[in-house]
Amino acid sequence: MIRWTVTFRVAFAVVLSAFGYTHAADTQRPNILFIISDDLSAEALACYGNKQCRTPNIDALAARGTRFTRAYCQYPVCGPSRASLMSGRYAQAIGVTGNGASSKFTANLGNRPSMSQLFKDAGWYSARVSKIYHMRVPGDITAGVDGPDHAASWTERFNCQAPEWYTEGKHEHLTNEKLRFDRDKHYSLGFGGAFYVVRGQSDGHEQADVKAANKAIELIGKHKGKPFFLAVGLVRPHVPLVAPEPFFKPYPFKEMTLAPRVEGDWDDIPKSGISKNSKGSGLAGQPDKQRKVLSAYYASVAFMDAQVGRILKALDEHGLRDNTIVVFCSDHGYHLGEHDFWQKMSLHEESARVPFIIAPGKNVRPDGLDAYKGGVVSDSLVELIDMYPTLADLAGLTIPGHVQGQSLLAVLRDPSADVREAAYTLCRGGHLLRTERWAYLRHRDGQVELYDMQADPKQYRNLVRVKGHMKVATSLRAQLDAKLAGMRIEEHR
Ligand SMILES: [Ca+2]
Repeated sequence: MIRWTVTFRVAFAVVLSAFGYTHAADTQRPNILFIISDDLSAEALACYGNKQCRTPNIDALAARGTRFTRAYCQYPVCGPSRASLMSGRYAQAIGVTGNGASSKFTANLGNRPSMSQLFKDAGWYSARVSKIYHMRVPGDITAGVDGPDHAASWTERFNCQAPEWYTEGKHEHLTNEKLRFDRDKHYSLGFGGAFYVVRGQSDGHEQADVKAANKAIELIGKHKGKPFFLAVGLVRPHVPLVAPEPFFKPYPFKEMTLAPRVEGDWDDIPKSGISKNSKGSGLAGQPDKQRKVLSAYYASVAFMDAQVGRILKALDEHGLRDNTIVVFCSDHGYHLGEHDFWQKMSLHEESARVPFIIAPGKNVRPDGLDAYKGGVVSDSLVELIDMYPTLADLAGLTIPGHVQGQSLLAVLRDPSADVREAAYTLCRGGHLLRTERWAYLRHRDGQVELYDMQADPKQYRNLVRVKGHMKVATSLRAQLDAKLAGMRIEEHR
C-alpha cells in the first residue's frame, strides 16, 4: 500500500510537471477565487477607512489576508486595466491603451498565456463569470454578450444579462447627459458616464451581480473536486447606480460627507490634469446632488459587497476556504468629488489607486509563508500586474517571461518588503510615477504635477514650481523615463 502510494505520487508529480507545475507534488493545488469590482474607489471601503459605507464582507476578507494600501492600476479605465492585469503586462506593452483597443488583446497577446490561461494550461478548471476583460456597462450587460473577451483564458464563460438602467423602481438622473430610453437598444444611449440612479423595487435577483454570485456559487459546488480558477466580475459600483431599495436605507443623502473643497485647488493643476469634473456634469454648486451620488454609490458598493459575502460563504460551506487563494480588487479607482473631479480617467490618487486584497487559505503555504496569519496591512508599492506572478508563485507555477509584474510573495511574508521603487500608471498619454514619498504626474502635453504624499496625501499643493523642488522633480523625471525605456513596448497591430 505504502509502495503504491509512493509510486502514485511520483507518477502524479511527473504528470504535473509535464503541465508546468513544479511545486511539491504532494501539496494540493490551490483554487483561485478572483473577484474584481468595477469602478470601485478604495476610499469607499470601510477597511480602507471610509466611515460611512459599510462593507463587512470585503473587510472580513481583508482581516484574513493582506490588504495593500498603495496598489495602483496600470490604466484608470476598464479595458486597458483589465487587459494589463490579465496579461501581466503594462497597458502600452500589450497595446491596449483605450477601451476601443480591447479587441486587439487576443492578437497582441498571441500564444503567451493570460493569467487564468496559465492555470488552465496546467490543469485547472478556469471560468469567467460576467465582466473580467472589458465589457461595456451597461450596454454589454443589458445585451448579455461577451464583450471583447479572450476565449483562450477560459474553460467555460458565463455572461450575466440584467436590466441595469431599466430596472423597475425609483429612477433619478443626477447629471447632464442626454439619455435615450430605448430598451431594445444597448449602445449609444448615454448611460455609460451618467450618474443615473435606480432604487430597485425587487430583492435584486434580476441584477448582474446577484446572477454572477449565483453562478459562482454553482460553479464552486460543481468544481470543488479539482482545482479551479474562478474569475468573478461584479459590475457595481460602475454606473448606472442600481441597487435594491433597502441598500439605500443606511445612506440618507443629507447625511453623506462630501470630499473637502480647498480654495484655489485648481490654480496649480495644469489644464491637462483637470479630470471629468463638476462643471461638465452639472454637479457644480449642487451639494445635494453630489450627496445623492455618494448615497447611491455607497448603496451600490454595499450591494456588491453583499454578493462578495455570498460567494465567500459558499467557499466555506464547501470546505474550500483553506485551499483557496482569494483575491479582491477593482479595475481602477474613482473620484467621488475630490478636487471636484468625478469618476475615472485621472492620474490623481483616488483614480489611480485601487483596493487590493490577497488572502491565501491556511493550506496555501509555500516556502516562508508557514507563519502567515492574515490580517496584514502592507504599504509597499504594488501594481495590479503583480497579481499574475503572485498567484503563479503561490500555486508553484512557473512565471512566464512576458510577465512584467513582480511576485508579491516576499511582501506576503514580510509586509514591509519592497518589490519596486515606484508604481506606474498610464492615462491618455500621461504618466504617474508613485514613489514612497512622491507622486509625479507628467501629462501628455508635458505639464507636470508633483505632490509630497507624506505631507499632502490628498494632493492639494502642486510643488513642481515651488522653490526647492527642482532637484526631486528632475530625479523623478529621469526615473520615469528609465521606467518607460525599460517597458519593452512591442509593435502591435
Ligand atoms: Ca471600470
